[in-house]
Amino acid sequence: MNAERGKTRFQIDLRRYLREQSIDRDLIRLICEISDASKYIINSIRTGDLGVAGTSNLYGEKQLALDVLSDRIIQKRLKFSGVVANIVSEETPEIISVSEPSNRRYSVLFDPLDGSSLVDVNLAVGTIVSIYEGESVLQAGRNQVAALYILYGPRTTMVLSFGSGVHEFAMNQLMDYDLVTENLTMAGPARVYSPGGMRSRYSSGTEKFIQYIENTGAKLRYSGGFVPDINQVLIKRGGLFMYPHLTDSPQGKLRTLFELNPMAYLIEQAGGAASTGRQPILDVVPQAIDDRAPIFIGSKAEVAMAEKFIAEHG
Ligand code: AFP
Repeated sequence: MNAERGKTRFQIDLRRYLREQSIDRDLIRLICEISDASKYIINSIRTGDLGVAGTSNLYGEKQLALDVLSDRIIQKRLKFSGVVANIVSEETPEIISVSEPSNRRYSVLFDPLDGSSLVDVNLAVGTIVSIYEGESVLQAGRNQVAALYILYGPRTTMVLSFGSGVHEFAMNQLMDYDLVTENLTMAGPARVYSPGGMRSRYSSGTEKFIQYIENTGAKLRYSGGFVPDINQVLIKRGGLFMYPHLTDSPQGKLRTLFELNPMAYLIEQAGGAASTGRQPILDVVPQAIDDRAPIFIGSKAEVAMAEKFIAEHG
């Protein structure tokens, strides 16, 4: 079914859609548990404490109360699913082995509330999830069996892939997700670009690339939230997000396991590309759960141009 954006043949909810695709019933269970968790996260965003939690995350960064609460909500649902072996959260500094009765089918890595520091200025934030078969959590992103993000904006939407294209769902008034668009594809040139990081710290190759993309007429769109910024690139069917290597941080800022791998999986499934500037993100074999990497992600032509400038100028 090729639902046009915003219209569907008839309202097909997430669970029914997944059953139609005849994917593994344990994976359906897992994805539906994550969608249920988002209902509680939305409530905590709207009414929760915006203050600090007084603790630090995997990267030693100060946690907000919302980070900790969102993390607990998702972990509880993953454990309840009965199909999860290991859990790794950006907000929890160790690998959690699920001891409850579980058939230990999948390992799940996630950022429970990416961009949480934007909530107090009322900008959009999101949940990012990466799913692998089995118990290993240090697999190349190419091994993912599914990935999704949930965007808490004016509307709450879920963008999901399980290896057969990328599909968008919107939360309805009953807080269930209905299919909005099937098979989102990155067809056109970059219409928008999102340049992360301090420009004064760009390498020569990145600086030449950003000058190139500015000259294409693409519009600068940068919210400081990875999920809404990537969503704009995808829904506009063309664009480029970058958080490059910087002179004072050669690995950039964004986290390989929790942010880059799931988004790279989704964008490649939609016909786009995602690179560190020197190799596809999905081919990077992570060495540790707190790995970071530079990223250029979006329309294939623009990602290829970024790689060209970096190959020639560093
Ligand atoms: P927080 O989760 O600490 O708010 O950071 C959000 C983020 O990891 C990602 O969502 C953004 O793309 C990126 O940081 C923005 O970083 P800058 O604030 O350096 O632009």
